[in-house]
Amino acid sequence: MGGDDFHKGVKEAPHKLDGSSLKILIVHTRWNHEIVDPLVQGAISSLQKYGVQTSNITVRDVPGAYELPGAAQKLIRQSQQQSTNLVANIVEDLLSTTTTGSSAGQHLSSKGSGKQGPFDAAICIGVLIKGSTMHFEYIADAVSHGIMRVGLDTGVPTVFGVLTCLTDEQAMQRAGIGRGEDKGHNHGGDWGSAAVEMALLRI
Ligand code: DLZ
Repeated sequence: MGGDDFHKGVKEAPHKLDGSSLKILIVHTRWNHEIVDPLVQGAISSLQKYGVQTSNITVRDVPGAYELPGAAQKLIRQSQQQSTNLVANIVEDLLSTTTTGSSAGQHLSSKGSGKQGPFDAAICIGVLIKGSTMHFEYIADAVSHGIMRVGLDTGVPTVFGVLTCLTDEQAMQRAGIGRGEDKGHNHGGDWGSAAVEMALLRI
């Protein structure tokens, strides 16, 4: 451990991650959008690398990091409610087929291009940069606890994709757009793989 060959960051998962059946939500901020946008792109590229279909990735934006947990929870809950309604409608279709003999499948055949069902994982993406007041500390604390709660309360793994940086340069380095020769590492990629790995977690 230590020295030049020390690999800081996450090691590849020991098993193959196949995200082809997954539906993923990304919620990101418009605050610090020049740094957030490459992070979102990094997360999307990573999801695609693990087989998630573009039509199964939903991207929504909110003003700032403080809004991330509430928005993620609302969208996850909506997706869960929609699938409950869909199942109820399909059961209703099937029951009316058996009683009236008419052809069923109205709700089965009215599928859109994306996967039906709730989100399998969510990624909340934002960038907090420390200013001269206590704002940073309050928001970072609220957002990190909020995102953790969304995951635990909804049962949908929710990835903490929020950079909490002391300087602009730190944030840019972590979005892979550093100003120097070394552009840094885009953490969005790690958040995409974390979402796929957590969505696929089984006993
Ligand atoms: C107010 C504020 C400040 C000072 N800094 C940031 C920031 O660095 N990153 C970010 O995403 N949002 C920031 N915000 C906005 C808050 O997150 C939030 O949008 C507002 O307080 C409205 O609730």
